[in-house]
Amino acid sequence: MTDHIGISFSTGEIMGSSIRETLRTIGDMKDYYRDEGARRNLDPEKVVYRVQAFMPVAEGEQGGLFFGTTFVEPGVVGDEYFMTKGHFHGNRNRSEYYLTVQGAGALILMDENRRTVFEPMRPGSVHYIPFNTAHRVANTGDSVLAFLACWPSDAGHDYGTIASQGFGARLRKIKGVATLVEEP
Ligand code: PAN
Ligand code: ZN
Repeated sequence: MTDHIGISFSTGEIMGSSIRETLRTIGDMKDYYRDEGARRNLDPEKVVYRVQAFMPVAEGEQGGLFFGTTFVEPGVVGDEYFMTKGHFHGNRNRSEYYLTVQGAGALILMDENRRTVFEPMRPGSVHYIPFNTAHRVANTGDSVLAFLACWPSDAGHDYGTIASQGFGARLRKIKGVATLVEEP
């Protein structure tokens, strides 16, 4: 039998002894933002996001499902919102669901031709991330953005493609408005 876990529908926090937590700080986000100088001027220990994950089978095993919550803090680096690193799944033909619990944000999606779009995230919004699609979340609000995710245990994470090539566009705060700006 799997362990018992529970979730708060108001915060997205998952409770259970087998939940794994990962923190990503400003120091972990080197070269992810357009304005690397602005990132370097921030406290490297400052948390950008935290991920809780429930992984009842081994990572990479076929047939299982993982479940987790990501909490993205509010803030900007230069004019770019605090965001997740973003990735393609290592197995490109694996999809995922995101469900927003609290806060306001944007799910940025990029297909294999670098065509980049975003979907607004607000409490209750459900997002289907198709296969072959890179995904990243930006917090466009003033409070914590929390969303649940459910993905196959053999999806895997390809961070390298995004780390080296980025997305086709960046979500920037321009005159106070979240604006998707194509990258050269
Ligand atoms: C999510 C993400 C989580 C953190 O659980 O892993 O939001 O984003 P990064 O992995 O891009 O740092 C997911 O998409 N899993 O597949
Ligand atoms: Zn994913």
